[in-house]
Amino acid sequence: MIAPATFAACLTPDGTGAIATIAVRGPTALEVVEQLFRGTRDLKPGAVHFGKFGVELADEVVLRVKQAVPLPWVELHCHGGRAVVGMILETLRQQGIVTCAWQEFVRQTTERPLQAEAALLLATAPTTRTAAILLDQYQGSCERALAELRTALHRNELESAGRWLAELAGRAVLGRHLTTPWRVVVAGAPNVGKSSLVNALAGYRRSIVSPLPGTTRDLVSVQIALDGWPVELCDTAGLRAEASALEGQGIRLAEDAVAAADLCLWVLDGAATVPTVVPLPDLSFRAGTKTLVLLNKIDQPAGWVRECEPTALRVSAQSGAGLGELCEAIARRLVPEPPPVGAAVPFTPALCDGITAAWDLWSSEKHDEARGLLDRILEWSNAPS
Ligand SMILES: Nc1nc2c(ncn2[C@@H]2O[C@H](COP(=O)(O)OP(=O)(O)O)[C@@H](O)[C@H]2O)c(=O)[nH]1
Ligand SMILES: [Mg+2]
Repeated sequence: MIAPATFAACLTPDGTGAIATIAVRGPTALEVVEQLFRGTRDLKPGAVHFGKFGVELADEVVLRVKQAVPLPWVELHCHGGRAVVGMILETLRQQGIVTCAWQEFVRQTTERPLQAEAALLLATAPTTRTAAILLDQYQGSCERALAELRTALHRNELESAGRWLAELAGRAVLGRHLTTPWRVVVAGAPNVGKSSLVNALAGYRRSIVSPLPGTTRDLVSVQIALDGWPVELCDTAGLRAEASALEGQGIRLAEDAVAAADLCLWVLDGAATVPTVVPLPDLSFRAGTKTLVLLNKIDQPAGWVRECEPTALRVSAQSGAGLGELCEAIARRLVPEPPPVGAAVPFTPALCDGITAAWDLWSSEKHDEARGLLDRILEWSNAPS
């Protein structure tokens, strides 16, 4: 049998902190670290030791033996600069230790695969709200729901299995957007105030705002958080039937962006006195239920369109009126039912896809096919019984 290797990884972000943490774990971890550490010779599990680390080049470290058995595991806390981290990792490599990325180290050292995935995603959670949901999954919420699902399937309790599956599937869309932002596209005719609205929502001037129609030819996007949900807000070129060739390119980009969006904010000019531009009908149709209709420029006297759109949200990009309500409305449309604390949320793309596909099969009465798919998901996720 080949002896398992000893691995080392820098667990802290590259070159950004005053202190870096390097973990070393594997059969030779303790003896190699002992050799390279110029401090006490008596490294005790749990104790904290201070000394220099290295051969010719050496630098101060704080060393802690995390565990001696079953596999030795040592942590070195050193100066955070790239040179010191690089020197320590190179010195360890020269002693036969394999260096790896922190993600691989987390996967190796976390017992349950889903917990490891949650730990990796937690590090990139863009808001505290999404981090809290991922922390729940790290602590086992999703695994417990999968275990309940597995038990129900084993016992052939179809109603209960269906309920667990429905609950998980109902949160799969949210689960896909814990670290990947929702895409909200701002579209509408030229000059209605799309760019002004994006700027107002983002809180700074990111898009070009101009009184002339057709200034935004490329997609400009900005990432914001609405009610704790990460949102990529995407400005588009004004959509109108007749446009120059260059403008036309921007319009096609905008059409694609609307088609791929999670939500489209369809902006109308609430102050326009003449209905000059007709929004492209097939586009508003394609956006379908994913659309929130906004009436902008309500700081101005009412124009022709205001009467025609009694249900549209009323906003002013210029005065800020209605923007708070708009943010709430966007968050509600994206996540109509936020999960309660501790709820199970599928969170890796593969898990979200698998659960969604299984639910589609289950709800069209293809129980056996759904079970086949679920067996594979449950085997991979290794849900505890
Ligand atoms: N009075 C008023 N003017 C606005 C408002 N929003 C945008 N505008 C003006 O409308 C014009 C077009 O705005 P812009 O954001 O470039 O429109 P876009 O072509 O849809 O991106 C600019 O002169 C803006 O200052 C608003 O809420 N109130
Ligand atoms: Mg614009």
